[in-house]
Amino acid sequence: PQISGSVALFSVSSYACQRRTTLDNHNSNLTDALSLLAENAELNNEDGRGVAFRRAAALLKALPTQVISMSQLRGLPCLGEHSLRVIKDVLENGVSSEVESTKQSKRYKALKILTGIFGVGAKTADRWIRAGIYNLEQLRHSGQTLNRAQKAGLEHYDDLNEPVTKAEADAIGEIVQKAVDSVLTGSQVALSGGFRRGKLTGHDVDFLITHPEEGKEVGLMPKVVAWLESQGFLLYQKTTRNSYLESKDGPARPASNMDRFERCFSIFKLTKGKEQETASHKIWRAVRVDLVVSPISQFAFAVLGWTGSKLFERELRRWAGHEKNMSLSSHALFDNTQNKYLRATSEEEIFAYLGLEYIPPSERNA
Ligand code: 8DG
Ligand code: MN
Ligand code: MN
Repeated sequence: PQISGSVALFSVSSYACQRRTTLDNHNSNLTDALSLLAENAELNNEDGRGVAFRRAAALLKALPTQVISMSQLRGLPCLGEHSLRVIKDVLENGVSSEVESTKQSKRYKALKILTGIFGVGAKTADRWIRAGIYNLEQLRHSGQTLNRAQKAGLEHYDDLNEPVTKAEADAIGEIVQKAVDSVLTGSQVALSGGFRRGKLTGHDVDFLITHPEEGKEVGLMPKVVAWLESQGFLLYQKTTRNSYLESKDGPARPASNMDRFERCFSIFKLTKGKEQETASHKIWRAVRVDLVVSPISQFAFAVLGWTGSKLFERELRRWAGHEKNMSLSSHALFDNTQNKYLRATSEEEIFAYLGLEYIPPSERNA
C-alpha cells in the first residue's frame, strides 16, 4: 500500500477474480449497506444497478483494513458515484439514508417476505404486490394459484429461512454420499457453494456428483433421487435433465451462463440432533439442497462454477471474455482466438489458462 500523509491508500485490482477475498470483512458497515441496495435493485429487476452495488461491496470486502475516511478511497476501481454517495453517508452519519428508507418501504418489505418463499422470484412477487398481496397471510387468502415449488416453499417457510449450519450441511453430505454409494459404486460427492468457501452458514447446501469413469454418471440423478425418496429424505424435488450434449449446437459453446447439467433442486427432511430439538417437539427440519451431476471431463469446470461466490463467478467470466477472448462456463473453457476447447482436470489449471493467480475457495468470498 502507498502512504500519503497519514492516510493509507489501497491498491486493489479491478476484477474480483484477481483479488483474495476472505470472510474476514473489515468494512461490513459499508458492505451491508451496499449489499442491501444491490438486493433491492435485484428485487426490482434492475440488474445493472444490482451488479454495480455488488462490485462496490466486493471491492470493500477485499480491503485489508477498515475505511474511515473518503480520502482512502481515492483511485479505487468499482466505486461509482452512487456507491460513493452511500459510503460517504455511512462514514459521516453511521447509516445511509437511502438504505434506511429502503428498509422501511412497504414494497421492499413485501418483496423480501414474498421472495423468501422458495420458488418465488422478483417477477412473481411484483405481480402479487400489484394484486395487493404484501405478506404470507394475504397470500394464503388470496386465491392465487401456487405451483408445486411455491406450495412446498410456503409450507416450510420458517425452516427454509433459518440459516443452514455447517453441521447440518455435513449431515446432509453423509446422506447424499450414502445415496450415491447405494446406486453406483465409485461415485464421488463434492461439497460446493458457500460451505466450500468456508462459510459457517448458508441458505442451502450445494453438492456436485461425478464418477471417475466418463459416461457412468449418465442417468445417475434419477436413481439418487429415487433412493433418497424411498428413504423418506425428500420433502420436495424437481429434477431437470442434462441438456448439454443433446442441444442443437452440439457440445459446442454453451449459449448462456445457465448451465445444462442434470440437476435437482430439493428440500430435504433432516432429522435434528437432540440439542437442536425445540419447544415445538418437531424432530426434523426442512433444508434446501442443490444436487448437480457432472461428467468427470467437465468436473473441474463444474466445481469452479458452483463454488461461487456469484460475483466471483460473474467476474471470472467477464475476465475470460474481455481480457482473454475466452468463454468460460461450468462445462468448459473455449479459446475464441485458437478456436478450441482447453481441457482441465483441476481448478488450478483453469486459473492458469486464464492467466490468473490461483485463488483458493476460501478467498473467493467476493
Ligand atoms: P449460500 O447458499 O450460502 O447463501 O451461498 P452460495 O452457496 O454462494 O449461493 P448459491 O445460490 O447456493 O449458489 C452457489 C453457486 O452455484 C454460485 O456460484 C452460483 C452457482 N449456481 C446457481 N445456479 C446456477 C446455475 O444455474 N448455473 C451455474 N453454472 N451455476 C449456478 O446457484
Ligand atoms: Mn449455496
Ligand atoms: Mn444453491
